[in-house]
Amino acid sequence: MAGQETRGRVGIVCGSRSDFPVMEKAVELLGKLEVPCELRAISAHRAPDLLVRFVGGAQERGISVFIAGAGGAAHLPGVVAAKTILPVIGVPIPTQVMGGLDSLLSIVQMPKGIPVATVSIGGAENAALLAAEILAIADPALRSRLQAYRDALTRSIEDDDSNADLGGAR
Ligand code: RP5
Repeated sequence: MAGQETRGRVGIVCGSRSDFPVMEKAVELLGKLEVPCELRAISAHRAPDLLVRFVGGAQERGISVFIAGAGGAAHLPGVVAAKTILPVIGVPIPTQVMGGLDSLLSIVQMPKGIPVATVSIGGAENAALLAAEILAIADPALRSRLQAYRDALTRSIEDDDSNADLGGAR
């Protein structure tokens, strides 16, 4: 049982607890998909050694994919990627000064050799889905749950459309 619980985990890390309101959306969605994860706040600038220890010990804790969120001069996802060959998904955190464009460019413009798969500004849900899709490659049960999630999404759009008041336009 313990083995099952620690298999295919997602390691979610962000630069500050102030990023939690964004990153918790990834935790929530992974929970719905029954994907175990952990959420940590470890600044790449203020606690670089702790971040390196966190990444170094991740595989032992069953982590297969990272989601890393940061705002401003957002080095954290790149630093995580520099210390692992596990996939890293970057989430640019919205900022007050530039609305998150600063975070987006800091994360998406990784120099060649060290990739970070970057989602939209504040796009923690898509980061969770992408992490789950990566894990689902080797997990048929998770693949089914993802397909069910996608089907429900499609149905909700179809329902909204058929219930829309089109003012006689049909
Ligand atoms: C970044 O600086 C964090 O990822 C956060 O988005 C931003 C502000 O951090 P706090 O000043 O709120 O701790 O490192």
